[in-house]
Amino acid sequence: MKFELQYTLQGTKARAGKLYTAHGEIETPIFMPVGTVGSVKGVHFRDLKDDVNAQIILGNTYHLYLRPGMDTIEKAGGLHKFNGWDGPILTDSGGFQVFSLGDIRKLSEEGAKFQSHIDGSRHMFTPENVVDIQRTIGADIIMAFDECPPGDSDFDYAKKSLELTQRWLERCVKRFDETEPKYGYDQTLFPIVQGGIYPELRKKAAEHVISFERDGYAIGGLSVGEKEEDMYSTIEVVNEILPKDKPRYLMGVGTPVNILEAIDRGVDMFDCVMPTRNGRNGMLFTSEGIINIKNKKWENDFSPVDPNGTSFVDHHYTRAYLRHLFQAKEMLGAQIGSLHNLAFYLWLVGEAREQIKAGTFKQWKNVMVEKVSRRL
Ligand code: PRF
Repeated sequence: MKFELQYTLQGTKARAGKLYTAHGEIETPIFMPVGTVGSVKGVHFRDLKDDVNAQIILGNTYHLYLRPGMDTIEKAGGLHKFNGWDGPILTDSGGFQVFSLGDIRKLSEEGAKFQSHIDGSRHMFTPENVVDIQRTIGADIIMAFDECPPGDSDFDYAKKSLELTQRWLERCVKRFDETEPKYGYDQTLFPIVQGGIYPELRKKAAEHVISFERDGYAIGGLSVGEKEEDMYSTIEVVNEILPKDKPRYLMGVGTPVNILEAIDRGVDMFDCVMPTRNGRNGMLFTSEGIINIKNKKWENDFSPVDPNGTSFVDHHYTRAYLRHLFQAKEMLGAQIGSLHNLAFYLWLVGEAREQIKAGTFKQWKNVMVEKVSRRL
């Protein structure tokens, strides 16, 4: 997988690039809509592609392995064939989801034992089998198996956890390099930098991952309860070490402000459930601020959902009508909220890219950071 660094901005670490995958090109910075079980909740792929302008989506090993299971995915010919999304797919490795969703998990050198959140059945993830599973899913980008320690972990816990993640990475890389893609196109493996909020650990972790010379690297273990300034300083420490000519993916982050601040610090790729989860609950992100569409103040507001929005729902529907859909618990409300928010996130990263190219990113970012966090 090739990454081309196209523009870097003097005076900041912000960059714009292009990632080439077997299922198409990705212009960075990019946001990846989350398609946990192989579907981006409430949004058709036609709208995701043509209206949201999504260029890559994310799937979850944990969920897809439990349901529909690898037999079905393999018989379908991989996830792209199964769900009909023919663009690039990245899959998370399952570790993070096991810890946040599974029951009675047990962590050992070997891997993670867990019980399904669906039927309580017992399973084990190891660095080897999560690579095999992601090979079977057919992800363009496969994530290494890691442990994500809680944001308030002390140094000793973060250090032990990092050392386990490092040994797991060695096993992931070995398995990945020993195996072949199943469906005839290239796949790549991204290691994940852990180490909590401790600069010393993060530096070690970053040095360790780059020794494997992969096509890209992820920063995990952030936005898990640590202070915001610790998240930003950790990104700075890690990006100082990660190679400039490889994409950097900040996992599971975040708010529009988090994304702008991380782009400013040299991050290229993002995913987060926030636009879809909040969208289907009536919280809309816009370039002028945040709207709680359930609020009574929108009851008779017949202006468009978002006059500056890029998606058709922004202009086709009014705020009053969308509020009514949420009041009536109509599923169309959740669909409109999700589509709107994803289109806004994709607009935000696309505009950041344009501002980097034009050399105006810093000024634009400072204005946007103030605007997007207002409550309308
Ligand atoms: N590791 C993995 N997936 C993740 C995270 C992580 O640390 C996070 C933390 N923000 C989100 N998703 N594998």
